[in-house]
Amino acid sequence: DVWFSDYHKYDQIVAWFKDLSDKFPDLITFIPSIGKTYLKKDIIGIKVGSSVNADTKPQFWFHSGDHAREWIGPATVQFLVHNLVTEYASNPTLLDSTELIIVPLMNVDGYEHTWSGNRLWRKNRRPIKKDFFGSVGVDLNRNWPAHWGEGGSSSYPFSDTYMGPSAGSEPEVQSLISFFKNDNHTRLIGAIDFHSFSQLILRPYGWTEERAPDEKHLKTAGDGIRDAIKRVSGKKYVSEREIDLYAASGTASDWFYDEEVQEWLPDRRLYAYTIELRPSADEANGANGFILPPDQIVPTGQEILAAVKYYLDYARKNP
Ligand code: 0X9
Ligand code: ZN
Repeated sequence: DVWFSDYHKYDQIVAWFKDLSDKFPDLITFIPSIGKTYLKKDIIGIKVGSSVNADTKPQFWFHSGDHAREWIGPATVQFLVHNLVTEYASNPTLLDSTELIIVPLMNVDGYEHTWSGNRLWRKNRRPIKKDFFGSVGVDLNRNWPAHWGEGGSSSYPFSDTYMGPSAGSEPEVQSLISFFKNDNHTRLIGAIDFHSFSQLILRPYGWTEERAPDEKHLKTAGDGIRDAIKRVSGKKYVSEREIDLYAASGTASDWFYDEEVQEWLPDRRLYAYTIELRPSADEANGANGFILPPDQIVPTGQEILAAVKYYLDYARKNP
């Protein structure tokens, strides 16, 4: 598919999802706006699943593009959706047994900026005027109201890991949270936030050394994801706890795991991960790892498609 031979701008991605949902109206619900960014751009949402068991089947949340420069994230999510719906005719099991709730590109403003201004921009594009004139942007993976500001994030607005002025201060974070909360998500059993790079399968917690209640299952599934990838492409991903990589607070995966879902649904296991896609740290050596050549989109997509299939299956069978 020629679409996956290159990266695309925001407008094209929106049109592509709209088009795909027109082609597969029974499998995709296209949500033109789950909320707006600081620059008043629509953040789109996608729901994927067949009408079979529509009211009873387990749900999974995927989002990507928190960090503007990590282009392979949204591209991989596009590859996943495309393959899941085109494979449905020959293999209906997956979309008959699960529903996916997806935000493919969270940080629209930042993403646009990486196409027109600075390819290596990470944060959103909201100016931070108070006392820090000239500073722009909050790290959207430090702003979630999950132990916000409790380490591994910066209170200095010029920092690339700036946490923002308060928990959940950013319109993009608010949009995802309200989409999630307003929507019926009572059957949620997993959430993945796709980033790059370094090839890591990261599980909670990210802010504390405390062992997650579901550590045993989270580790088994994380290791299984790693092995599924290896079988497809031979690529080595590392499965580990987020805190063992480095501490970070206010991250999306901790929010899904702890603050919200575990609190609402205390008896439910929640398979929450941050996945760092290609390249590996070794391969990035010398080059910038955030600039992944477009011929890597398809192979990355293929290994992650296999990983996601394994993951959905494991989570469904070990609720
Ligand atoms: O720092 C991040 O937000 C993620 N890495 S990235 O290079 N894509 O920015 C990883 C967050 C993982 N969580 C913790 N290490 N706590
Ligand atoms: Zn990232």
